[in-house]
Amino acid sequence: MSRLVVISNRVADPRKPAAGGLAVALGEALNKTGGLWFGWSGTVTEDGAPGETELHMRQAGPVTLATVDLCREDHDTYYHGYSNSVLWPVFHYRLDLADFDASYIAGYRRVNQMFARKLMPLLRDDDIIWVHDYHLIPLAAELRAMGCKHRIGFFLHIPMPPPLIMAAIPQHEWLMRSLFAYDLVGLQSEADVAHFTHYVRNEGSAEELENKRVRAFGATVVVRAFPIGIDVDEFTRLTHASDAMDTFLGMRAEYSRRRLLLGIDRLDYSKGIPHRVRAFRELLDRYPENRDSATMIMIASPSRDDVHAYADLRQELEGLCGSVNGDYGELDWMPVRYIHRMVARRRVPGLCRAAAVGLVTPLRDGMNLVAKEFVVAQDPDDPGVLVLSRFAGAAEQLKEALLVNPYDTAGMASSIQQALQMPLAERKARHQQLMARIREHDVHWWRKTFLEALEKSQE
Ligand code: GDG
Repeated sequence: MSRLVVISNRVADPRKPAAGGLAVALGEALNKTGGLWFGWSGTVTEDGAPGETELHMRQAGPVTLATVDLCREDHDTYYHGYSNSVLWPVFHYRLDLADFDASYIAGYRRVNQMFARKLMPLLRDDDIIWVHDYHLIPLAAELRAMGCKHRIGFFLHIPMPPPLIMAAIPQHEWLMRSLFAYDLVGLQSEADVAHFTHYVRNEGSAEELENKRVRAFGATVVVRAFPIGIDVDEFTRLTHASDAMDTFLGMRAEYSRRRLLLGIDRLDYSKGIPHRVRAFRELLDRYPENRDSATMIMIASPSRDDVHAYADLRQELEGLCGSVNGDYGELDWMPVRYIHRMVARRRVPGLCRAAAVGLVTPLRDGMNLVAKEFVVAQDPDDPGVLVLSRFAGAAEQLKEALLVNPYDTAGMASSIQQALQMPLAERKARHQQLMARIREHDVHWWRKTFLEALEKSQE
């Protein structure tokens, strides 16, 4: 069996439950093969030189964790700059929020080159390499330039934008060409695959070959959708563990005469959080029977606080929540409870289970795992209803959710009302179908199918 080498911006110890489902899923394959996980340590050093850094190696059971620090300049240009102020906004269709500062690209290339340089000596002949996400698009091209002949797969966790949006990035052709240094490119949804194919057909005169192969820029790559899932068994266990159950019972007791609506996200402009508050306000306005009853809990955990767009979002949200509470609140009822803190993972399923409605309303999202977690946490005999944006990758799979357009405030309010009034039989039927699909395509399925496709990609 080939050794698995995973490369991602951040590295997590797969033995720690706080690492999350992805780390656990990758950890399983890494454990089996005595694998290597390589990435940034999370540490920013004030004194290092750009592109220069030391490698730290440590063992986590059979898995080797290899990390590098970043100096301040590399961090600011590669991570905050090109990754999070160019690629993240543009890939989420937010050209208005992109900052095309010309200095960022040099840092992005420099860190990808440094990753390749540090990784090369650690590779063994039969390794199979899996690179994750938008921070590392050119990594395979850098490795190839250093003579790496291994099978290399890439998985993009965020959406692939349509060609004309992609074209706003000054280096768009270089980025897309870089993807052809991989053997396999995995995307979240069929819509993403269509955008990729459309781009390379227009800009790279691509030829579509058999078995999902695409030939362009003088190279061939396999491109397929691998919708990421969650670890259903682990999340079910977490749901029935005492912390989640205590949270569930506590919430049920506190809100015994009220209906709970729940949103959990990183505070990110892609998640459509202000749009959700506007729809909730519209709900209270148009369907007054929900006043003094419906309560929306919004957990927006802090994320990338030092990027400007995020500070603006935080301010907008605080204003919106304050005005709903000011206009509709009663002495004993606060319509919106907004929490800008991370909630412990072991409590998340309890919160989900206590909610009558789960609100997952991104303006654009690669997949969105909260949607799947919400469904899995429900009591099958009395499940809550998932209201899901049609712009989340998850909407391609989760057709039995109430699909909404977050830009349509009135439409979303009426879907939330429909969710609050949905009869038990319909809730159960929808939940059952959603569960079956989420279970069939869980994170283990995702990992297995991707790695099998990568094994076969050079045949
Ligand atoms: C990217 C893509 C794609 C959130 N708040 C808290 C908390 N969370 C957890 C959720 C969930 C995870 O964070 C978020 O996952 P998402 O998938 O929703 O979103 P991104 O972080 O944007 O992830 C996305 C994903 O990659 C995987 O490919 O689905 O489209 O954008 O697990 O539960 N967890 C805790 N406290 C919080 O306050 N403990």
